[in-house]
Parts: sequence; structure tokens; C-alpha cells
Amino acid sequence: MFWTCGGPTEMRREARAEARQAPTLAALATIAEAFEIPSPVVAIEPYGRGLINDTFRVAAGGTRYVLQRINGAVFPDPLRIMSNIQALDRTARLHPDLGFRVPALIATRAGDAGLRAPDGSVWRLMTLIEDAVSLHRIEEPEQAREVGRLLGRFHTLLQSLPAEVLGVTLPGFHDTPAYLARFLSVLARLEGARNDPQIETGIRFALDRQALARRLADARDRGEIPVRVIHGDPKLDNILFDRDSGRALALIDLDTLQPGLILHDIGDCLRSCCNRSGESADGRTAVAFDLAVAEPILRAYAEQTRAWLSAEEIALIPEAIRLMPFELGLRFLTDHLEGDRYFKVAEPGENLRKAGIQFALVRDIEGKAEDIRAMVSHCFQTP
Ligand code: GN1
Ligand code: MG
Repeated sequence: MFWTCGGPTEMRREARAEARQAPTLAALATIAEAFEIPSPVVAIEPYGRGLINDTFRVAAGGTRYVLQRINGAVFPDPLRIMSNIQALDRTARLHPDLGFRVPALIATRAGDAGLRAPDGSVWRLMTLIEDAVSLHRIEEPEQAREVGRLLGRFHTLLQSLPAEVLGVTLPGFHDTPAYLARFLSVLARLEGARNDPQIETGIRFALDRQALARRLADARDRGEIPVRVIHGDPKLDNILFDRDSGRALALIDLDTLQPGLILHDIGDCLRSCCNRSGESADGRTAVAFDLAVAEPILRAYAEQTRAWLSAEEIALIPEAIRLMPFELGLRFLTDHLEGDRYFKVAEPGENLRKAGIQFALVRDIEGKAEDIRAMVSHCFQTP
């Protein structure tokens, strides 16, 4: 069934193939026109590089919008995502000083926040933030500072949004011990079929680091670090910069705005921005954690968050930097072993290759552990 829920995210994959079939342009136009926008729709095209939802850019009445089909095999209750975004929007309006832009959700003509199509899929429409660009890689320290400032302001804004107000949109998300358990159970079923050296290398790498999976979860369970509202996916692709001034304007892709650990966001943002060869590394730049990018991000982040971020959270940032690429690598590897049911792939083997890239990043981070620790404490020292 399309909407069944329960268990870590990556267990609900049965509907994946169905979810991937692209609707015809005519069907897309009908869906877009069910929302409160001028008719007719004059252009629709695929948009962005997301690995989970299907995204289209729509033009109508001289305005551009983003139309998305929420992957129902991943998100058990898509309408909850919309109510979380609305809660964020209300909070952002109360704090105009933070200058935060949230893409506005357009209601359907029936007044709903999303549209449930006859096939059961759920669609939403948002305004496109114009004159904004995303970056393929960080090229200058100023861009890194902008990333840190934006994430810091976003987290500060979220402090006034109590975790109890937000619904869980994706159960099991960033539950690293659960991802590890899933990996181990897939592995147990694979016995005897492990003859590919690349797969074997990935499996060994993950098995050698099993203890890492529990690090943040244990600190949370012992009550050392709090559950707060987080973005969940603050990778570079999800940060919009002003085309002219270069200022970071908005964090988009708010599907995983939900209670979680702030360290997940910090680690995820750094693993994405500081590996300048990217998640799909083409081989031209070595996979490495670039401290010259991390430092300005964290310094700018600290300026925004120093007043409320706890000493325990700060002390665990180096662990988070190592954990998040490990977790993503584990998820890519597991998905490869399960037949690419979760992340979109352009070709077979892509998830395996991407797992290798995240694991190479972990290895590089491990080699720089001392420098990373020193950098973190330096960034958070009172100026
Ligand atoms: C997925 O859909 P997208 O591309 O925004 C994933 C993130 C990963 C990211 C890696 C809900 O995000 O957790 O870090 O790919 N989102 C979900 O690019 O699983
Ligand atoms: Mg996302």
C-alpha cells in the first residue's frame, strides 16, 4: 500500500517503482491548475537534483512556481510536511529581523495545502524564490561564511518553534543505529553473494565502524544533548544564494523539518559543503574534507548560535562531522544492496559509487581528527 507507515524510512520501499513513473505534461498541467494560480499553465519542466521527490518548475501568469510530488513511499503523511512548513512560515513572520525567506505554499482551489491525486500521490505547489541560485561547490570563503550564517540563523529561528508543535514527517530519519541494523540484516541475507571487491570494501569499511553509529544516539538517550527542531537535509543544493549579492537567502527542501538533533544538521551541512568534489565526485578533485571551507562555516555559525547552543553539543561537533558522511554512505550502500529502491539513480552502481565517496570522506575526516577538534573549539571561543 502506498501510505503504510512504520519502521525506519528505508523499509517502506514497495511503492518506489510506481512513484518513479513521470506523469505526462498534460497530467502535470491539470495538477498545477488545481492550485490557486492563474490559468493556463504556460510551461512545465523537470527541476532540481533531488533524490526523493519529483520536482517541476511551472510558469503561469508571469510567475514561476515549484510543483512537487511527494514520495509517498518515503513520507507516510505528506500533509504533515505542509503543516510543519506553515508553522515555520508563521514563526519566520514573527522574526523578520532574521531576514529568513520561506517558500510560500499555494493552496489548492479547494483550499487545501496539498492535492491528493486520484492515484493516491500527494502534490504541493510553492512559489519559486526568484533571482536565487544554488552552488555546485563552495568557491570562496565568503560563500562558506554565508552558509554558516544562514544555518545559524535558521537554527536560531527554530528555537522559537517547540519540537512538540511539529509532527514527525519521516520516522527513523537520521536514526543511525536503525540504518546500521537495516544494513546488517540486508547483509545477513546476502551471505554468499559478496564477490564484488568494491562492495566488499564498502561492507568492511562499515563493519569496522559500527560503534560510530551509536555515538549521538547514546548522548541523546543519556539526556546530554536535547532534541530540537532541525532541517534534516541542509546540504549545499538546498541553500539558495542571491544571484547578485551572493548572500545566502533561504534553506529550501523543508520535508524533513522535524524534531531531531542539531548535530545532524551541522554534520550534514559540513559533509556536503566541505567535500568540494561533491556527492558524485567525478574524479577531477580528490574526495577530502576541506578545513578551509569548514572553518568559515563554523565560525559564522557560532556567531549566530553561541547564545543557546550547549557546551555538550559543541563538544560533539567533531563526532557529527564524522558520523554524517558515515550514515549517508551506509544508506547509499544499503540501498545498492537492496536494488536501488530508495534513492533515485541514473545508472546501476551509482549508489555503490556514492557510498564509496562518503566513506572516502569519512576516512579523510578521521585523518584530520585533531585539526577538526582544534578548529571547532577555536570557532566557538568567545570572540
Ligand atoms: C536525499 O531528496 P534529497 O536529494 O533532498 C535524502 C537526504 C540525503 C540526500 C543526499 C528524505 O535528499 O537524507 O542526505 O538525499 N533525503 C531523504 O543527497 O532521505
Ligand atoms: Mg531533501
